[in-house]
Amino acid sequence: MKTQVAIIGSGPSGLLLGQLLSRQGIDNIILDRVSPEYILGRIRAGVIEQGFVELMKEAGVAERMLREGEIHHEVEIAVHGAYHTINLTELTGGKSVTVYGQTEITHDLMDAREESGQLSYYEAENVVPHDMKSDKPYVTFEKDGEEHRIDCDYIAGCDGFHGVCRQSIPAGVLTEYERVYPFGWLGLLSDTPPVNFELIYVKSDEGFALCSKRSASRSRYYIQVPLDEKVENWSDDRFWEELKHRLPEDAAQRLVTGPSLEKSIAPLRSFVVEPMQHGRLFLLGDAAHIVPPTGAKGLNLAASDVNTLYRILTKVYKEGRTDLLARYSEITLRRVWHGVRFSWWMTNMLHHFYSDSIEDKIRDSELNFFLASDHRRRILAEQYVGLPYEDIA
Ligand code: RFL
Ligand code: PHB
Repeated sequence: MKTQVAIIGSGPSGLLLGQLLSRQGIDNIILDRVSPEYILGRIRAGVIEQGFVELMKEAGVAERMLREGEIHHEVEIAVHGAYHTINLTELTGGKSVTVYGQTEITHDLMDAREESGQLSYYEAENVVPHDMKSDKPYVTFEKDGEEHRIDCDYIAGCDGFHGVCRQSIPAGVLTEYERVYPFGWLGLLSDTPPVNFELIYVKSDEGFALCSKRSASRSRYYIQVPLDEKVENWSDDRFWEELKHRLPEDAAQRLVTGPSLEKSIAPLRSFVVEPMQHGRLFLLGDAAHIVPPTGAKGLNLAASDVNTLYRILTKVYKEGRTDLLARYSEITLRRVWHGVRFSWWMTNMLHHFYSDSIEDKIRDSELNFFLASDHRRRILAEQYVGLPYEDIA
């Protein structure tokens, strides 16, 4: 087979890149090692930046998001029982975030993919990128016991943190930066009305909690747990009990509990590789960087990587601007590092580090400092709604 761009990974990064390229007439094939049903079963992000919404519009896939997604102008931060409202829209000159599940975004993108008629292979085994330093890269994989080869111009590594693309880059090329936190997030999804219209980020003596949602009737809650905690130890009752314990009193009283639709633990880490490209292989999204979810940035950074590569490849094919290819990593990493820093900062300020050290007191003081005036809250708000995408000239 032959295509212009071989895309490895059918998560939001791979699907969105494929859709944007297809609309520019740039041919692409998507490969994933699991089934579409498996991908849609993963419950992940929920807070979408405006830049991402605009990109979904450009891709022609924002219709349901605009209809069903909730626009949020505020976010609450509750510290030891006291609420602090961050008025995102006032503080940022009119910006907001959209609450719309990653699962729904993936669904919309998969539907659009099917309509576009472009090829996708799911449950593809042994996917391997080859010869990315040459001008004739190719990808091999197996499907139903048969070997396949895709010759292409470029390879997009959209295959997440555990994917093959980053790992196929020879040793010594990449520098890895990593921090693992001593806790994870235990998340629970339920068909219960959310405790509050706005999201509430909670700092309590027992640790962090987050009240989020997917719609007016579906809630997503998280509580911080030690890294070695097992989900089997958490019955739904135990989860609700602990959550109530951490919420401000009025919210605890309002909380409607119910059976979990999904419950899982995600470890928290910050991770970045530099550079995000090797020859004709480009890394996007979780394949190149992971952030702790406290700033709601993971999926949004994936979208900004897609934006950069999409604009570069469009200029390459339409205007012959091959000079831009070498700049992908540099442009992308500038925004990635801002997201990594913001996510690290929010994580530090809001979590319990189980250490009772001077750092804990300093983290408390820092949070109180940044919540104390509009001028300081603006610093948080500007980053939460998302920094602008860089122009590619
Ligand atoms: P994905 O979604 O992991 O997709 C990668 C795809 O690649 C496939 N794959 C392979 N295919 C072929 N061959 C191989 N060898 C392969 N290896 C892997 C996989 O099957 C998969 O289908 O990466 P992508 O597209 O870069 O998307 C990244 C986002 O999923 C991630 O950043 C966000 O979910 C992070 N995140 C959040 N981000 C936000 O912006 N806002 C949020 O509110 C937010 N909340 C969250 C989150 C992540 C969480 N968890 C579980 C880590 C909340 C949580 C709890
Ligand atoms: C979510 O709804 O899953 C969510 C929202 C905000 C975050 C992280 C996760 O910061």
